[in-house]
Amino acid sequence: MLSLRHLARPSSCSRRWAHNIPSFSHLNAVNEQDIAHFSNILAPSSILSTLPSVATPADDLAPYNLDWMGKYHGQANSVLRPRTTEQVSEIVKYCAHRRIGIVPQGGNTGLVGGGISLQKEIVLSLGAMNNVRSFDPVSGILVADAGCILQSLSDYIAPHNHIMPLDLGAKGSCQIGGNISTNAGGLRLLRYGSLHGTVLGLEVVLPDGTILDQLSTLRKDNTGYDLKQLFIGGEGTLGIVTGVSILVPPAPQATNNIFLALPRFDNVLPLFQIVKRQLGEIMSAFEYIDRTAYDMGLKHGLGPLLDAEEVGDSECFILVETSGGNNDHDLEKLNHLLEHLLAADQPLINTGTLSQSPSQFNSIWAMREGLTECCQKEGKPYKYDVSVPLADFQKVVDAVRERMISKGLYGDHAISKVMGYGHVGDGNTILPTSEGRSTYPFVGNLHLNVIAKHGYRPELEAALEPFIYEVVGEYLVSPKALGMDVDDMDPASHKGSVSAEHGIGSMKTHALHYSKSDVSIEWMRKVKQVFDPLNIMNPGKVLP
Ligand code: FAD
Ligand code: 2HG
Ligand code: ZN
Repeated sequence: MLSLRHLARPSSCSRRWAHNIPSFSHLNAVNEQDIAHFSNILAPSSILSTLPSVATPADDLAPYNLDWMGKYHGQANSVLRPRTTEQVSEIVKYCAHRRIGIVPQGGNTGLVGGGISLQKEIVLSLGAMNNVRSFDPVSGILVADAGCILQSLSDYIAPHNHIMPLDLGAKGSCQIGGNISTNAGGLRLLRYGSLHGTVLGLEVVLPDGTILDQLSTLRKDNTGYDLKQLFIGGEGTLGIVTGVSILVPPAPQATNNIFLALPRFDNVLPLFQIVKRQLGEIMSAFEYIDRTAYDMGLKHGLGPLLDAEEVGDSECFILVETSGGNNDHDLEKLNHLLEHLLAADQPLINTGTLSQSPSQFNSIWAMREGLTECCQKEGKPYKYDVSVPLADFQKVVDAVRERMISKGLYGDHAISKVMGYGHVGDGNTILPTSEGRSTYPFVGNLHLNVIAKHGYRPELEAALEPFIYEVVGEYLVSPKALGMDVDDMDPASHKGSVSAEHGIGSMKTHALHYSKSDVSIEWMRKVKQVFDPLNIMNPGKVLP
């Protein structure tokens, strides 16, 4: 594994570091004639604009011009809220004709600035397209408008004993179209896989206004290129998702969870191996929280889940969820696991708790799901969402904290906290196993949060970036550094990700090359050019 000295070594990537604001000279700002045209397509209540003909108060536009974190400030003077796919199509056709940039916006909970206008693009908000089109409880196929809120869809299918295949802390605000456009991961990925597998079909308005109707309900359909995959994680740069067909699983008969305090970070990996072996197919989540994040959660009212004395100086915490078919059987397995862990000569855990009721089950999840909101209460978080070897989660967090200390930027005057939490259970080995190799790094998804107590400041960002991307890039581009034989492999093809699940948005366009080769970026550009030759669809996002 890498040493801290290695982590701090600047790589050649810094030479390619430049975060320029893109020039949108090919685009026109929205004017009063444009608004007059839009009022032929939409009802007056569906148009918000600060232009004189509509004169919406700027405050009413503010929620569309500021992201969830309060980090990205948009410039849009107008927001359109269509109710039908045909309206979206008419709007897009006109924008293509007039060269007006369009930013699709869902629940505006994205964490990389993808849904906020960079200059004067118009915001196209999907929130008024919020009908379930059909649900078949036998096949579990749900067809819905893109603007449906994730929680509403969960509520809709719950009486039919089904759940959505994804779950995330933002479920009360994020929309299924936004989830698909960011390929959101979340807390159920381990069990139900990514949206690339569960989405059966999409309806998309393409950048020339054409409606691409691929709202298939077929599970098996190998007829040519699977175009819908390009829009899953496309972040609104290739088209506007207006409808979704998604396979939703039956609700598990029994769900339980445990929360464990670990004396040392080094116990996480062996614990994961034991839990996986003992729980087998019923393990549905294995989530990581470091000590700083746990204490922050306690401070803001999440928990206490465990006895403070028994927790002692535990370095980190693990949440394990099971979803199975027989509650007695699952509880027996969990109790046996806890007993086994506590009875060991050198226990991997200090203490742990097994939820005894639905409300305890929810409290345990609240500790993990609530951390993102707690970060907001602490200040302004710089969020990094990376894939790194699980064994080095803590090393990465420490390296960043030490960097801020060395620059005199650590403390209540600047960066008050550096912490990590994230998804472990849905991780993977970085390289395929082959005979003769015994150890491969197990890669997890670390959410590294760096709290700026008094707000975002350029000197803080300059201290963090590209440093963090280089740290991550070093891990991912260099299997050699991980003690592997790299003679016969192209390191670029074994890169991990500077964005494990939140996307690129406008935050990481200039960091894309840390995770994608030049050839990949070139072909992404070609794809963008084919779909959006006028570059009107979410310009300045994803591609550098
Ligand atoms: P927005 O924020 O509105 O948009 C996100 C991007 O998608 C933008 O680029 C936008 O242009 C585009 N877009 C939105 N709708 C459409 C559409 N209909 N057609 C085309 N493009 C569109 N992410 C995870 O992966 N896992 C998590 O566990 C997770 N937890 C979160 C918890 C909290 C508290 C918060 C605030 C965020 C979390 N996220 C998580 C971030 C995640 O990306 C979003 O919450 C969610 O998927 C975005 O949906 P949205 O509707 O808010 O999209
Ligand atoms: C989560 O897993 C989300 O909770 C948000 O992806 C991560 O707060 C974050 O950094
Ligand atoms: Zn996450």
